[in-house]
Amino acid sequence: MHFWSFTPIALLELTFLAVLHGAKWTYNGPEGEHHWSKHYPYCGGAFQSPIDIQSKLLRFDPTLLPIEVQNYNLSPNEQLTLGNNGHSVQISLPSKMYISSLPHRYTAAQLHFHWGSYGRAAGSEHTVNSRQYAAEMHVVHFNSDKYHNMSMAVDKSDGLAVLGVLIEVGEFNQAFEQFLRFINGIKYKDQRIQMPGFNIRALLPARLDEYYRYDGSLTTPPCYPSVLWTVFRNHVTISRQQFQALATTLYSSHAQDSAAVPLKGNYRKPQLADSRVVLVSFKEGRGLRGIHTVTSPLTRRQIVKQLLVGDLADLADEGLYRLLPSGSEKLRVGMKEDLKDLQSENRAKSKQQTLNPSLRKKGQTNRSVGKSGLAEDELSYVSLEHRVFHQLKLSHREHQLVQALRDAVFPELNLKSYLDCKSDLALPAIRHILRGRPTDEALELDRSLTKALMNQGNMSTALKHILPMTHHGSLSPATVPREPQSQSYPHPWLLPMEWED
Ligand code: 3TV
Ligand code: ZN
Repeated sequence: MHFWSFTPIALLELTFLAVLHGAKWTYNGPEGEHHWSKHYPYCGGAFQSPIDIQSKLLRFDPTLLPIEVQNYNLSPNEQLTLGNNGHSVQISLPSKMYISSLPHRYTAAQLHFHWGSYGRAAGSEHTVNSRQYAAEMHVVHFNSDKYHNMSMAVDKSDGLAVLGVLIEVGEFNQAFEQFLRFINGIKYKDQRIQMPGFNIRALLPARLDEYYRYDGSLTTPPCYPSVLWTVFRNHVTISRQQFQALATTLYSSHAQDSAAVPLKGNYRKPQLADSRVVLVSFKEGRGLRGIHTVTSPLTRRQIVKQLLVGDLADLADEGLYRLLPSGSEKLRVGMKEDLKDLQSENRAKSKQQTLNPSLRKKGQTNRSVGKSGLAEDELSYVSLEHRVFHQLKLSHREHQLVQALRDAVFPELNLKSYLDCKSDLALPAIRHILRGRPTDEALELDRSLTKALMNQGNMSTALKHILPMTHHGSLSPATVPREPQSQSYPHPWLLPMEWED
């Protein structure tokens, strides 16, 4: 059965049962990653990790702050638990360690590794332009502002923040030696030992200000899409001997099992990025010329609104109600009245418009369907798209616009978010739309866009107080709109898309 056939409650129940009964999973064979979703349905769902961090997915975001970590320098007097859970080697971390530079406090829980095998030093989970590193370290943190512990946070969309460190074979690494020297004591599954604390910061690359950021998931079952991923741009190195120790010492089988199964190649393959973008905190160097700058949500809203009021007003003039899905009686009846209300509402609002009002299309009436107060859930947006497309094609008037909408807007977002101005329309998509407009108008909008972009840095801090936040408390970087979160309903954005046909 397909992932989307389940309700969110059923997904959680299935996952709960699988976790409770300890449904076995491995990286190869009949319980390998292609079979994970049988017991762990989220593994077949959206927002999965790891991903291949490709240049084409990158957007520079000047608002991304350097990562700041607190109390990472542990004293040798503090005991840490080093364990083999059959899937990885893990160090449990004290709750005084946390990330302080995210909108919530994310408290450290554990760190662990993924690696290749003795003959194949290629076992990182994240890849960069298809390059796989020898290994990868994950420092797992949970949102302690909102959740009491890791278990409460693990299935919440704003629950976890993981720092990913890419590891290459090269120079010897003294910090890694601090725990590698103990791994002979945890050769088999479920073995654990106590070891002295050390400086966990020394496991991270020197620069914490350069990183990739995206919304993703646990890379292991149950694959909850609950992780705010930070993958550092710069890798660290360990020596060949150190890599060998990691790759050859451990087993995923119990000490008493007749056949010892080596613990190696414990990485998941890259997952589809789908509509996601990867934000980057840095702009210069290593082939990053031409990288797009993410537009602030306000800028995007303003631009989308500008486009929207013109295009949809023209549509409505031609009888937008005819384009709506059948069964939307309330809409049909209410449309004219609503539009009248909106006209007067928008007339008042247009005085406050920040973008150049002359950008409105000629003959437009100033209205926004998303603000119409109509029961949006009753709409079938896929059907609406088809009807819009069909109707405009018939009218022979807006062919380029329709093409632009189809090519740039619909795939990247969906009509619902476009109409509601909730979208985080990427700059290229906006420019694409501009191409379908009369030259003078496009130029003018482009100028406003550039101006707005130049002010973006100043705007963003103030905006954080007034604009809706994503579940991660940051201004939404992804193109997929997300709903407000609640603790009791872990993944509302995984709901089947009610507004589709
Ligand atoms: F939280 C985790 C991760 F983020 C855990 S523990 C919770 C699982 C029920 C884990 F085992 C992981 F592997 C990861 S990971 O996504 O960082 N690999
Ligand atoms: Zn991991």
